[in-house]
Amino acid sequence: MALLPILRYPDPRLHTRAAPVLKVDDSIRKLVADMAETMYEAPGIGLAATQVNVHQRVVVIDVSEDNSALLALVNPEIISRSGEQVCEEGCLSVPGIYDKVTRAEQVRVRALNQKGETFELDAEGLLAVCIQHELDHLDGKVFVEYLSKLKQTRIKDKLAKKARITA
Ligand code: GNR
Ligand code: NI
Repeated sequence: MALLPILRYPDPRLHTRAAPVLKVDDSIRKLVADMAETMYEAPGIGLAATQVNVHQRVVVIDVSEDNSALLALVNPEIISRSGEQVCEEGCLSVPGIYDKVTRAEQVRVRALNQKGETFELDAEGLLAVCIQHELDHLDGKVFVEYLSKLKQTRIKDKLAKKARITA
């Protein structure tokens, strides 16, 4: 296992659209294991491969309190959505920034598991938010893009300033 470096907004590589995984093989299982370790260490409740500069459609999620419910989704697709919820979101690629985003309350997802088998999952609440947040990453979208242009500019300035200090 290995910890992977996480890209920071506004890194242009965060806007790459990830390609579908053609075969769930050992390289994908290693990626899932490394992403899970990176997510737990951060700590975060989700991580998309895009954030570790791997542009394949793989995400890991664990919204449990005790890191006991790892979910690995390969080629995930939202096949239905309903309702609306507002959640205060954060992102490991946008450290220290939190803001409200409106998303579907419930989603049904179809994905491949680590054996390459298709499965479906119904999610609501925080898990549904996290799934939508991670699928956006695979499409090159970061949650701050739901905020006003003014807020996006302020966030970029703040992170650029912080990067200068920590460099
Ligand atoms: O750790 C995370 N917390 C979180 C909180 C509210 C809504 C979404 C998230 S996902 C985030 C981890 C991350 O950046 N995943 O891409
Ligand atoms: Ni994120």
